Amino acid sequence: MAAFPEVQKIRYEGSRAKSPLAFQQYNADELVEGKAMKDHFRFSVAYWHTFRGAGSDPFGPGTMLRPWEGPVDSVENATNRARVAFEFMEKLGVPFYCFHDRDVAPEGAMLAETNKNLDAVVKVLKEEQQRTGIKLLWGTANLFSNPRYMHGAATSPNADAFAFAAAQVKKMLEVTKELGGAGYTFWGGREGYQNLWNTDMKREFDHLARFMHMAVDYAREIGFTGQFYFEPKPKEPTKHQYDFDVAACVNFLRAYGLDKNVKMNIEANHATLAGHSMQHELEYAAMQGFLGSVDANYGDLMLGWDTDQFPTDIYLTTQIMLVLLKYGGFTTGGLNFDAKVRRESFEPVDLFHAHVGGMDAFARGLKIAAAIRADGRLAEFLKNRYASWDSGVGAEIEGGKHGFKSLEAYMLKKGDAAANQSGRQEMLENLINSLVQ
Ligand code: XUL
Ligand code: CO
Repeated sequence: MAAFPEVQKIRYEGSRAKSPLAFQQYNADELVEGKAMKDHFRFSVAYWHTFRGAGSDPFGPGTMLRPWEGPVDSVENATNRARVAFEFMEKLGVPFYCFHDRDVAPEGAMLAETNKNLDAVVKVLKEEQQRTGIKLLWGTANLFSNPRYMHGAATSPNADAFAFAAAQVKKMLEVTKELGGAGYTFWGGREGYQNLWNTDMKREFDHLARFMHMAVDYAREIGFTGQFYFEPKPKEPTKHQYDFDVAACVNFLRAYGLDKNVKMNIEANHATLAGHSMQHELEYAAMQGFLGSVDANYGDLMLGWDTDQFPTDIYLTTQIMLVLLKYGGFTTGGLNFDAKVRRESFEPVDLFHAHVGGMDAFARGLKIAAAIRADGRLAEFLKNRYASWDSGVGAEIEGGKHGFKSLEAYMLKKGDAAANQSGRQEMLENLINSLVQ
């Protein structure tokens, strides 16, 4: 029996569409800058939010109406849920999904039983992937929910917690390979500390690096060729997350020799929690050669925690798409909707409204970004702003022809620096506004 009988396959009906369950902007095969929209975005549904999010918050239990969920979290229930997930994704028309090991199958009493449960559900996921053509964007392991990870997983003071996590990631690498996953994401969850009195930070960082090296080595051993990603996530749940932002993660990867194997998975809400814009985080990762994948969502700036909302802000999607276009777009990565419907949006159809809105917002952002690039005035302004570096002393400095002594001589002769030019921030903001349509 269909879980969403009232929903047909979502179609593109154009901007005059009246149905709330139609795409107004996302037209999968439409070309933008010579590439189909679906290939620009590589949209993915996040299993943990969309199929496991119950809507609980610190003040109350879950509210979600999910008629397909049985009373107990059995393997049978999990396989049934997996089929529902594929019905949803097929109707939505997304090419990818992502999941954690514990999202898809219940934990058993011991590791062996847990792995057996996972295998049973993975069999169904594989069947459904083959039936629908929907693929796995990346897999990951939940190394944060079980109380054994209260002090972290790879950074736990308890070596057995590290060992258990290693076994979990080993299994998930095998599963990700089995399902043809394009990547694997490290999102530690609790890798950080609350208090330095009880924490040997250096030792914990060393352990985290050793853990990631083990994963890379094992992937090589079993022939998993997908891309590894590291996801920054500041503040929650520990006070000092080691994966605070892109810059901290890139420094870690380089310091421990992981930079050849691991790129970044960057999430909008995590960017703002770190005190950055998403545009900054993406640009920083891309300029360093670490742009991998995107967890698409946004956070309510008035709340200040990870609200994981569906991205409907056109400026945000425009900025994301501008960076992606600038750096040539995704290779293995994609836009994974790491977002959840609000606790008050408890009906199954709300899952469709949320994803349709997110996909449309990105389609609109893409078109605006392409229009900004075609217009050319922004790029022209930027080029001119740095014109002093294109010839004369600027070009000589960039070309390595100067040191402090020669620059002092240059300035002593010239007397003072050339006049500055306006940054024209307001004019540029107006320019962008004139193209946001
Ligand atoms: C949690 C988060 C995760 C990761 C995957 O805040 O963002 O969903 O994206 O483990
Ligand atoms: Co995420």
